[in-house]
Parts: sequence; C-alpha cells; structure tokens
Amino acid sequence: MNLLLHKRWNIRPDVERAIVHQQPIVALETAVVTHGLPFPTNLALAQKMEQVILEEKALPATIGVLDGKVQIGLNENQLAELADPKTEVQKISQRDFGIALVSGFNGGTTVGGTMVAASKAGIRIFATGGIGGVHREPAFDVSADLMALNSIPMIVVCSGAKSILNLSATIEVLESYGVPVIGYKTDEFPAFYAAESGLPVTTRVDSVKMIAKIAREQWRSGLRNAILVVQPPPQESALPAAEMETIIQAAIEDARNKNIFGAALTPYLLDRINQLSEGRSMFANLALLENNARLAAKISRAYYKSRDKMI
Ligand code: PSU
Ligand code: MN
Repeated sequence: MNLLLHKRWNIRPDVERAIVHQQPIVALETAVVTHGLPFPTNLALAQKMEQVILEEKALPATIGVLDGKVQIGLNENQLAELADPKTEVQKISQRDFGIALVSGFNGGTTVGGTMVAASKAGIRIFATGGIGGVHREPAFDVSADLMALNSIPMIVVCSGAKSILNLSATIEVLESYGVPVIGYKTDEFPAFYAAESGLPVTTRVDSVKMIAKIAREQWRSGLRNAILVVQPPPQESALPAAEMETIIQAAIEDARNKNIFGAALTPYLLDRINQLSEGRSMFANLALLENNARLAAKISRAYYKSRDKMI
C-alpha cells in the first residue's frame, strides 16, 4: 500500500492505515518547531500536541522534511532531529518543495506547506497556532498560507492570525478567497496572543458536529477552499491586546531597522516579541497550540463519524 507513489514522499504506516480506513487524523506543522520556538520548548510542544490528539482518540500526523524526503507522520526520532538546534533546517512553504527535495534539505513545513503535504495524503483536518497573512509592512508581503487556504479543502484550526499582521486586510483576503472563518464559541476573530481584535468572524458555531457538516456541504458544493476554524487562546494565557500592540510595534520597528524581510520576517518578529514580553507571548503561544490540537481532534472525530463521508 502506498498512497503517495513517490520515493521522496514517505508516510508513517499507522497514518496510512488511518487514512485508508477513514479514521480521525490531525495534521501538524513543523515550521513552528524549526523556526517558531526555541529548543527544547519546540520539541516538548510538538510532543504535547501529539499527546493531546491521541488523548482525544485521533491520530496525529506531524509533517516535515528530512534529507530531502517529505515525512507524513514523523516518528519520535525524526521529530527530535528536526527540533534539534544542531540540525540545519529550512522553512518550507509551497515554493520550496522542489528545491528542498532535490537538494536533500531538512525543514519545517509552514501552514501552506503542511496543507499541501497533508492534502496529497488525503488528510482533511489540521491544527496550528496562527496562520500567516497580510503583513503590516513591507507592502505586498502576503503569506503563502493564504494561497493554500484558497485552494486546498481542509479544516484548519487556529487562533486567528498573529497581531503582527494587518488583521483586517488578512480577513478581506480570506473573504476574496472564499474561505469561511468559523468562530468556535466566539463572535470575534482572535488576535493570537489576545482574544479580541474587534473584527467579526463569518459565523459563530458552538458544536464540532456543525463544523464538520459545514465543511462537508462546502466541499460537496464543488468548492475546494479551506474552512478556517478560530478560537481564542485559553483565558489564563491570553495577553491584553493594548499591551501587545506596543510590543508588536517595537518589534516591527526593529525588523525595519535591521532590514529583515521575506521568509525571515515572521520568525524574527515572534522571537523579538517573546523577548520584549519576557516570555509571556511564548506561554500564550504554547497554550493555544495545545488547545487547538484538542479542538482539531474533536472536529476530526465528528467529521469521520458521519456515515456519508466524502472526498
Ligand atoms: N504561527 C506561529 N508560529 C509560527 C508560525 C505561525 O505562532 O512559527 C509559522 C507558520 O508555520 C506559518 C508561518 O505558516 O509562520 C508563516 O510565515 P510567513 O509569514 O513567512 O508566510
Ligand atoms: Mn512573507
């Protein structure tokens, strides 16, 4: 059995079995492991997300690139290798697959990159922290994550987009791309570290069963866009929006002064914000990642429970 039929694409046997038998499965990204968090927190977080998904009776499939091969479902050693600061790693989005596979790179896949890989294997549910979006500056820095959300049918569970971004522009692009933003038990688009952004979601839904139904009907309608499910960070970890704004503006100014742009910008800002907030932003980041993994597992179970599954 090989779902992928390509020597540079590997799938963990239990993941392949779960896909073939349409059992609940949740994809996880690794750019957050290689570029989003410091060692050893990155490894602990990745393991914790997997554990939470298992507790909720779904199977985690963490996706990354090792030695020029895409691994759908990293095993324990592979995950540790990617998280190890001694391993040379790239940040891999859609544009980077061909280059990474030919060059034998190791790398963490971004939201967009993970969606490409998960979708190729037939996985339909994915948990992450926050999606990339339209940056405040420089003009025209728009994350490839949005392009993936436009064209890949997948339920993506997150805590909105980081407030380092232009959130209202990000929401407008999601609308243009036909991506419904579903607030799970919230009316407001969360701002990642903070629960409030002042921006509305497309609709609020209070049950995972309803989310699974909406996805199914959207895709049955012939549409091939993602469904974005958002929930705020857990209350005890959320940071005040106004205080975060001051820190974010300082971090953006530092990036400007250091002339940091392109793929390096998001990792730089995350790191700088963590320094300026004295670790509190990272605490919120970890709490919401775990929370999102749990919700994604529940949605996955609801999605595969229904007898008339599709695509
Ligand atoms: N959100 C986080 N931490 C991260 C990222 C998002 O809390 O590390 C990563 C994701 O992998 C996302 C990427 O896909 O940043 C977006 O990068 P860019 O803005 O360059 O598209
Ligand atoms: Mn960018």
